Amino acid sequence: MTAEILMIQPLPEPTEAELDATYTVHRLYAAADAQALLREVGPRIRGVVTGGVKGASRALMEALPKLEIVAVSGIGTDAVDLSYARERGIRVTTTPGVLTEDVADMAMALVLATLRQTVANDRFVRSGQWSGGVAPPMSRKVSGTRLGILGLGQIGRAVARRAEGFGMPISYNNRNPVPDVPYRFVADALTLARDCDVLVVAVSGGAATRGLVSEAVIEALGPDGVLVNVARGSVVDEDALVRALQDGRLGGAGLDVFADEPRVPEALLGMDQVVLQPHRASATVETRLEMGRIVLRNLAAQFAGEPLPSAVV
Ligand code: 8YV
Repeated sequence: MTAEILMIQPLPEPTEAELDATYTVHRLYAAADAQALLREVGPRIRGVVTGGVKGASRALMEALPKLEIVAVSGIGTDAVDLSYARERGIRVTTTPGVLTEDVADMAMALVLATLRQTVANDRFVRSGQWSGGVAPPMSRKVSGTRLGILGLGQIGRAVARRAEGFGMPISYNNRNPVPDVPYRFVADALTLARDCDVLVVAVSGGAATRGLVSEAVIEALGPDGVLVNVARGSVVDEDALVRALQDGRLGGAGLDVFADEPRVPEALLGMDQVVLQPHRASATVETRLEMGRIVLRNLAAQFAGEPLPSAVV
């Protein structure tokens, strides 16, 4: 009998095809009545496949008494109830390493797009203003602009490597100073924001970082400052961010993540100093396929009773 799997969100087509060929797959995201599907197949489900944002709540896991593994296609576990999983002996796996470079690329894309106003300029050309004789606005210089990185983990370091190439002086805040990096350590988020022009948020989501980019931190970045977030919406006080952008107390923002995705605060939609992405940092064809392969390897190992390639629980 093949193991029964519950998918919380779609994965790339080749990954889904492989899942279908190997397991009996139920798709919660496509069910007309999710509760009815859970009642029907919940008692037989041995594996959940999910993403970093959707995760797996306690309520979901409670509906799956035979659950052995939650395989996350992503690195964030902030939406998985890890303590409940531990309590129940449910294994949790992620896809570490493979998305680092892509997320760092997106962070740099947002740094460049906000400072050089590439997206607003694109709208300017398309609207016919340039050909109509309107003078295009000026943007801001990248080299020499001070970059602050909040969280110098794998992704933070990959952002720093890129920013070095752009001639940006780099400082960072992290739980602890990172040995062997040529960047300046700053003791807390507030001081970091005071000391930089562009703040890139690259910490993990979850209780420990909720609201870390507070109203005071945003205020400290100031009217010429830019906030770039490729981590989790929960790290930033989103209401304070919107107010600061509206009042001109913050210069601009490049956002790939939001507090309540896919909802984006209405007020941001009309702001030219803001560049918005629909949580796409790891969404390249190559990386998403690699993430899918890691999900498949973890499931296969679990059901074969072998050690899991990338378990966090
Ligand atoms: C994905 C992510 O967009 O890795 C994460 O935690 O947020 C992203 O890589 C997410 O997992 C959706 O699949």
